Amino acid sequence: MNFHVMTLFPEMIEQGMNTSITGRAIAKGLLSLETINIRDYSVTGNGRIDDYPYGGGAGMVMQAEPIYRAYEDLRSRITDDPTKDTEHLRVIYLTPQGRVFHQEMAQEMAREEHLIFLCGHYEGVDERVIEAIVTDQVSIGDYVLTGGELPAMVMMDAISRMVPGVLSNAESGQSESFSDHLLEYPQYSRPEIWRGQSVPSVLLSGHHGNVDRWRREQSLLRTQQNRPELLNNADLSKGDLAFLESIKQKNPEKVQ
Ligand code: 6GU
Repeated sequence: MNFHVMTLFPEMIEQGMNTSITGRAIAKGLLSLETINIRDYSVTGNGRIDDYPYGGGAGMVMQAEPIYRAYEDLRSRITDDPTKDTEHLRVIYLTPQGRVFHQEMAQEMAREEHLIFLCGHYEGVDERVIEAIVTDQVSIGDYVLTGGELPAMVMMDAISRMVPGVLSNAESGQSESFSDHLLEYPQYSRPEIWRGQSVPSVLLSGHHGNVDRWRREQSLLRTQQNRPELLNNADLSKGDLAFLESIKQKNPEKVQ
């Protein structure tokens, strides 16, 4: 997986990505990261890359030409032959107007050899360059951020985890939230009693069947309480449905 990020803040991307698990994967060569400073492609020569919006209004708009030149330069580096078909190159523009990112998108994008991210700032990016180069417009949720850098890092983190070898066996062997449309069950470690709070006794029982059943029920309970809409896509057994019915009876005011 080769990530390429077009941004006005390359150091922000480099710092974030060269840390922790993604940093380890980059050092191992499982991932590569290239940042492209859009400012280096300023056409006015003074490093300016934004201008006033036509039609008026507050804020500034990132101009089309610096972004397009940065992209063309990048594209020619990715494919040695510039006439080669680059239709398949994915260019992801981070914007609250995009489709909301989710786990299946991460899984699907992890199969690409290259991913290009375009991070906007100010009031936005000239629509014409978006039409010219962008293949995917993606948002990370319903709130507004100051720029596309954090969303790009969120996406790269989620995608990296799906790249073979990035997670150790121990890290990837864990069952986890969203892989089966259920939230994860709670975890406990030593000591057995912490500030008067005990670990649930079933986890100390050594009875694997009971432990599995308790964990499944905790997953169902959390999902019902925090993200009930996920249950529509979960694969639920008769026992799961009976359990969900039983918690509805007990707590009718708490569940939807
Ligand atoms: Cl992708 N960009 C910005 N600026 N804000 C966001 C976002 C993206 N996703 C959610 N909020």
